[in-house]
Parts: sequence; structure tokens; C-alpha cells
Amino acid sequence: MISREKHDRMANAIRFLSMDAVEKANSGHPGLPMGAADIATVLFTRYLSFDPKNPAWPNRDRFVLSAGHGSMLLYSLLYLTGYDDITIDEIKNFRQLGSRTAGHPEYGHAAGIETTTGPLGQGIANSVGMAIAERKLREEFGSELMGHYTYVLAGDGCLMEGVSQEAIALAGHLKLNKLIVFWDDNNISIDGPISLANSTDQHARFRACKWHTIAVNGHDPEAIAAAIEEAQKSDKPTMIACKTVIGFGAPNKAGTHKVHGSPLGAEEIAATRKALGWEAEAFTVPSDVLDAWRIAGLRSAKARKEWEERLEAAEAEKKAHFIRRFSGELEGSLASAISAYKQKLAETKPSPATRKASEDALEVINGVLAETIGGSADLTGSNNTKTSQTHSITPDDFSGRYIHYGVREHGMAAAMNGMALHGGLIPYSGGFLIFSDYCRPSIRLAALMGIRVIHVLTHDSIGLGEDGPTHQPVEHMAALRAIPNLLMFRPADATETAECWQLALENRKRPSGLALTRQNLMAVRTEYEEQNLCARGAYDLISASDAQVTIFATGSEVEIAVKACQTLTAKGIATRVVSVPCFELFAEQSEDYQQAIIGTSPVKIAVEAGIRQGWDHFIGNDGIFIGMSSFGASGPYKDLYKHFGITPEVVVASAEAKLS
Ligand SMILES: Cc1ncc(C[n+]2csc(CCOP(=O)(O)OP(=O)(O)O)c2C)c(N)n1
Repeated sequence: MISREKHDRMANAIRFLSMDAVEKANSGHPGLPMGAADIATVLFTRYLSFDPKNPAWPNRDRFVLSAGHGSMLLYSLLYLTGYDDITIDEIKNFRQLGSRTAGHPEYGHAAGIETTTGPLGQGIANSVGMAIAERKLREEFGSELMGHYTYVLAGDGCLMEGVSQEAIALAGHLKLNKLIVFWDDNNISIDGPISLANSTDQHARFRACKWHTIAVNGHDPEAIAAAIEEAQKSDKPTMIACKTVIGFGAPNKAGTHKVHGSPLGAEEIAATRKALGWEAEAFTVPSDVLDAWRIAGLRSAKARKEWEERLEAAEAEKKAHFIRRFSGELEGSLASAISAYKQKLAETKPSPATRKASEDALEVINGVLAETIGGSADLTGSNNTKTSQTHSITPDDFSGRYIHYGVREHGMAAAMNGMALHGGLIPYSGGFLIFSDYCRPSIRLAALMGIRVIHVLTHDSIGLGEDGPTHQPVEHMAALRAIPNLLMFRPADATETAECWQLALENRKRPSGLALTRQNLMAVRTEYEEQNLCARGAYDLISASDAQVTIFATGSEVEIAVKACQTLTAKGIATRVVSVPCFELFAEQSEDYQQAIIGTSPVKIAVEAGIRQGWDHFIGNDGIFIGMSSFGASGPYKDLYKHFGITPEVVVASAEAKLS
């Protein structure tokens, strides 16, 4: 039992580390850590099951600081509870180049940072994915190996962001009762009081989404503790509204937006020291307080050890499977299964849409990998993401492997990040490429964090036809290619689709997107190649020595390139075709390889039913680009290709004109 006095001193340690670090950095957000210190102290000293010396323990409780600007709250907690990564020097180096204590918590910088937060709303939406992962893995491996809570601290900002609504609705629907959100209900954001912009009754909102809600004084440790215990017993996810004072303890600035995002200043810090009776110097935590925190950090070591014993005692195959799943390694037999499938494709030479080819590839993949968890934002039949192995998950039955995310692309992408971060699962989703715009903030964070999530993005061009320009991606490939560390694949046929899927799965430290067609495509890869030709990003599909014309193309336009090549070759014009399924992988090849692929043809043409941006790397700024420079239109897709001049005839005519 921690006395009130001890609790206050422990919470004040967070407050002073935070305000002193922000002061030293001359930048940062002291208000939230000071206001939420009591909540965090109760959670970390009494309830959170975690082990700073074994931070990756798969069955630890997850804590997500969704309000990432309050990063000093998390860094203080990690230092105080004894994580090796966050030393007092790291705290002193808050926000400095190369420190682990970046402005906002960054996944991978230090153990204990479960996800990168800062873009408001993302953390709470990630946490829904973490809670889904916990529930799914508990179903799969049993509660002796999986059974933990996911706790979130979210601010007004997180709850105002739209993505939080998608996340909350999904969590309530799925009855994720081990998800517990603390709302730092302090009435303040940057512009001033929340009343400037928001009148939402958050309790009514959460309840409407099938959550349990509780309201407490966020500075009353016993009330917070009682709320957590009540939440743990709930059969629904719980939101605990904690009334707090932002910048608690600062005599002149507490409760105002002045403490949100600026240093308090020496004078106010001195006044706060006086007000809270804190005599220790900056960055010094009194030894009794530090000891109490370190003891709190040891609280769950026994639970972790017992868990390890249970894993050790598990049946050998189950144990090995669990360990592999959390290592992120793929099943060894995947490569041979894909080879066998490619062999079959070479024999049958099918001509499906690549969205259907993706389903067929997934049928193979899902048969080998138990860790894939599919889904779609209400476009299952269009995205072809459901296979015979992936039954639907329902609120009361998590034995399936397929999530009906509802029409919630952003929430889906953020939840997928949470699942990947949790470990044990490889999430893939389905949506339209056009609506990658709705997922973009989460895809960007997946790329920044370096996590494996795979987005199946179908209906990838004007080739979708009649739905028209609102649904036809034009700038999307270029926009997604602009995100560092994201692999964007646009396969040309069934074989390339299988290869791109394999690459997406094998790339453990980055997310992938697969842009796939609605319309059928002819097989362009007709011979079996053991090697994954897409792995180099671009390769010679049709070679020609002394080619006068080289045509580069992706996805559905490879077929157009091949047909144009046939005509040009028949006319005696030596022509090559280069398939370019992935810009990013190509950019990683040796200079020699890149130069050889780009080649020296006097005429270089790129064909992609999107914008030119990015293609000059292949064709030079004097190259010919055949694609889109406007929005699309509604009509049968063949008419659209003609209307926008993306045809073999136009390619041939352009090549001839340039050569003459
Ligand atoms: C998506 C997004 N938009 C804007 C911001 C900039 N921003 C950072 S904190 C903040 C206000 C947050 O208010 P609240 O959650 O109440 O935090 P508190 O003031 O209590 O610290 C804003 C707008 C952001 N980080 N993310």
C-alpha cells in the first residue's frame, strides 16, 4: 500500500522531471505530464504488469501515450521504473538530436515506447489493434500465454480527431473489454478552453459506442484505483474520464493553455517547487522516491517469470509456434509454397484481375502462415481479401482471422499498426487505392516505425471504369511512393502478384501496399522463374539488344507495353519492355543494375495510368510519358483508356514520332 504522501512525492517526481527537462530543452509540453502524473503513478505502481528488465515480454500490459506531446510523462515513467534505455542523461537530453527522448515518443528509440505518437488520435486507434491482437492470440494460444490489458492515456485532442471515432466504434463493437482508456479531461487545448471548439458529451459518445464509462477526480489516487478495478471487471472497453488540472502544481499557470506547450520559466518552476514542497534540484530524484519507483518497476517480475515457466511447460510445438510468431520470422515452407504456385501459374497462364490474383496468392499464403489476419473496410467482395482459411471474427468469437472493419479506412490502418506492434500477427487489409488518402496518416506512421502491415489497395486506376473520377486514383501511386520506407507494389499479372505478396511478407521492417486492378489482365510472365523477379523492383520483361525503344510500365499498363512492343518489333524497331513493380526496391539496387535496366535507348517511354511524377528517373525529362494529367471520368474502362490515350497504338505512334 502506498500512502497518500508517498504517492504525491512519486507523482511529483514525474512533474519535476518533466518541467525541468522541458525547461532545459527550452521546448516541450509540461502541462500534460504534470496534470496526468497522478493517473500514471497509480497505473504504474499498482496495476500495469510490465518488467523494465524484460521489456519485450509478450504478455506485458501495453501502455500507449496517445497524447504524444506529453512525451516527458512516458520518459519520466521509464526512467523512474528502471528501463535501461532511459537514463537520467537521456532525460537531460530531451529533444536533442540523437537522444532517445525525442520530442514525441518514437517506437524503437527506447524499450517501453509501444508506438510512435504525436499525431493526435493515432495512439488510441493503435491501442484498439493491440487489444484485438491480445484477444485473438488469447483465443489461439490460451489465457495461460496471452491475457493482458491495453491502457491508453488520451487527451481532448485525441478525442476530437476523427480517427478516434472509428477506433472507439470498432472497439465497442468487438467488446474489447481489456482496453482501458484514461481521458485526461483537463478542459484545455492549445487555443484555450475546450469550449471554444467542442461541446461533445464524451460519456454519452462512448456509451453510444458500447463502452463502459466512469468519471473520477484525476488527482485522487484511490478514486483512480477504484476506477481501474471497476474497468478491469467490465465486459466492455472502458473510458475513465479523469478530471485533471493541466500543469498541476504550477501556482500561476496551472489550468491554463500557457502550460500546454511551453517551458514554465525559472520563476514559475521555483514557485512550483515551493508549492509542492519539492526541494530536490533539477534532475535529482530523492532516493526514497526513486527507490519506491524502482520497487514498482520490479512488481511484475514474478508474473513474468511465471509466464515464462508456463511457456516452457507448453507443448513443444505450441511453444515453438508462439516463439516464432513473436520473432516475426515467417514459416520456412512459405517460399516453396509460392514457388509451387508460380509453377502452376506458368502452366495455366490465367488472366485474372490482380485483385483476384491476390486472393489466389493469399489462399496459398494463409494456408502456410497462421499469423496473417485479414480484413477490409467493407469492401471484402471487391478487395478479394478473404480466403477459405479466414473466417470472420465476431464480437463473441475470435477464432476467425478476418476483421470486418466497417467503413473505417483510417481506423483500420491505425488498428493494423497496433496489431503489428503488439506482435504475433501480420495484419493485411483491403480498401480502394483511392481511399489510401483516408489511411495515409497511419500508413506514414507504419513507415516511420518500420513495421510490417500490408495494404491491399484495389481498383487502382481509371481501369475501374464506371464509378468515375471520385474513385479513380490518379496521383495516388506517386503520393504513396513519396512516403519513405513504404514499399508500393503494382504487379502486372498473377505471377508478379504472388511475387509482390512474398516480398511484402518478407520485408519485416517496412509496410507495403499492393495496388491491384479491378479489370482482368493477360499473363505477361509466361515462363516459370524460380527467382523472384520483382525483388529488384524493375526487370527486363522483354529484352532486345540495341533497343531503339524502351517501354517501362507497371501493373495493368505492362500489357499495353507488351502489345506496343510486339507492333514496334514487327515494324523492325528493336524494343524492350521493363516491368517496374516497385520503385523503392529498384532504387536500392546497385548503380550498375539500375543503369543496365534504364539502358541507353534513344526513345524511352513510361506507361502508367497515373501522373508522371517520379517517372523521370527512368525516362529522363525528355522521355515520353503516357498516363494521366487530369482526373479520370465515368465510363466503361476500355473507352476510358482510349479517351485518355493510354493504348498500345498511342505508344507505338509516340515512339515512331520520336524516332522520325
Ligand atoms: C493530428 C494533430 N493535429 C494537431 C496537432 C498539434 N497539437 C499538439 S497538442 C494539441 C492540443 C491537444 O490538446 P489536448 O489533447 O487537450 O492536450 P493538453 O492541452 O491537455 O496537453 C495540438 C492541436 C497534433 N499533434 N496532431
